[in-house]
Parts: sequence; C-alpha cells; structure tokens
Amino acid sequence: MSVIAITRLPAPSLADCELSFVAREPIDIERARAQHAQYRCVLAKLGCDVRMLPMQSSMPDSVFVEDCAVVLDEIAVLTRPGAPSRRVESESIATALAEFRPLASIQSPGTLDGGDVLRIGRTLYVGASARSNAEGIAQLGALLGPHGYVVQSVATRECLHLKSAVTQIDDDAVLLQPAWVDRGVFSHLRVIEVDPDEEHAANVVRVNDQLLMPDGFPRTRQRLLDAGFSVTTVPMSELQKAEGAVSCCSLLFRDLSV
Ligand code: CIR
Repeated sequence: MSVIAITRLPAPSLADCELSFVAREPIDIERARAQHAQYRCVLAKLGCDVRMLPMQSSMPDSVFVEDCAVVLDEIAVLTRPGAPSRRVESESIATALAEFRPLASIQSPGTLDGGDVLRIGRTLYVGASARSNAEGIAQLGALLGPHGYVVQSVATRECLHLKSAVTQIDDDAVLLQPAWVDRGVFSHLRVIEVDPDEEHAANVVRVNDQLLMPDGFPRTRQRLLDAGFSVTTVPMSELQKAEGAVSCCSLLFRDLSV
C-alpha cells in the first residue's frame, strides 16, 4: 500500500515545547534534527512517500504534526489542539492536506489532539485527556458518523495522549501500557503489554505490516519480536525530551491517487 507521511523538521525553539508529564531537560537540537532525519529515512524504507513541510521556527512543538489533524480516506479533520500555544500550527497543515482530502475542522470550544485518536477499522478511540475535551470528541463523532465511523471516548490517566498508552500493531492487536488506559477497552483485540520497566514503550507506528519504535525499549521490542512482529528502531532521545514519540512526528495516510 502506498502511504504518504507528512513530517516537519524540528524547530530551533523545540526546547520551549509544552510539557505535561516529563521534566524539562536540555535538548540537543542538532541531535534532534539528525534523529528526525533517521526517522524520515526509516519511514521511506518502510514504503512511505515522505513529505516535509517548511520548518516553523517560532513554533516549538511544530515537529509533532500528528496532533494537528486526523486523516481518513474520506476526509481530513483539522483538530483544535488542547494547548493554546499549538493552535497556530494548524494553518500550514491545512494547506498541506488540502491537496489530498476534503477538509473539516473542530471548532471552539472543542479541543482535540491527533495523538489522542487511535483508529482501528471503522472505530476511532479518542482519549479524553487534558488535551481533548468532550466537546471536541463529540464534534469528531458528528463529522465522521456520516462516513461510517464510530467515535468512542476512552479515559486515560497519567499520560499525555491515548496513543502514549496504546497503539495498533496488527489488524486485531494493540500494544498497551496498562497503567495508563484500561486494558478492558481493547479486550476484543489481542493485547501485548509493554514491559513494566519501559513505561513509555507503547507508542509505535505500523507501516505496511512493519513496526517502528524508539530504541531504548529492548524488552518490549523483544516481546514484539517473540510474537512474530517485524520491528525497526530509531533513536528518539531528543524528541522524547519534548514529550514526543514516534507516532507524533508524522501524519500517515493512504495515497488514494495510486
Ligand atoms: C506537546 O506537549 O504538545 C508536545 N510537547 C508533545 C506532543 C507529542 N504528540 C504526540 O505524542 N502526539
């Protein structure tokens, strides 16, 4: 399957990013750029057509493009990020996505971060987090219902986004951190839990039946390998200091033109 990956270079101001659950540490911006380049390279190797948006120097979190939109085959929904500082990121994402999908958008007082949206089949599980409010989740449901999607709100705890706690690894399987989301929500699926010593390991990206995850989580990686998954790792230390993970650095969607 041909997959488009929209990405954006880390801004020089990355160190001024929003932080919720991790303590601020110095970020090496040159290393962040090198890690981002490696991330893009792996996405390309996994079969993505990687696009890069112009850097937004004054927007510290603008590398985390996932939070600004939810892209489905039928429509792209521009979110209204929960952190007010991040709402300025949407304009250029809208311009980029207009080439590929009809656009809709979440309106005030709704808030929604793409990192809270986990699509599995025709269901979108949406984290009711500090970033995505009930109004935003309801608006998403109203926009997507006519396209045959069901939107289900999911409680999260002690983490930034739903996809910090759970991501899809197969058509019928998820990787999950049980401390941050109820395993029971996904009991109809096969659940692999992260290793208890690797609390941030649940965020992986699935591209063409391969998994991409940060290095630094060897035990969880081994669990995935033992279960028969193909796993590629990338260094992410600097983006992790900005509370980022692998999914948030790209907007992945099917290329419908081929
Ligand atoms: C933020 O707090 O918004 C950024 N520093 C990190 C966003 C990470 N996004 C994601 O995991 N989807």
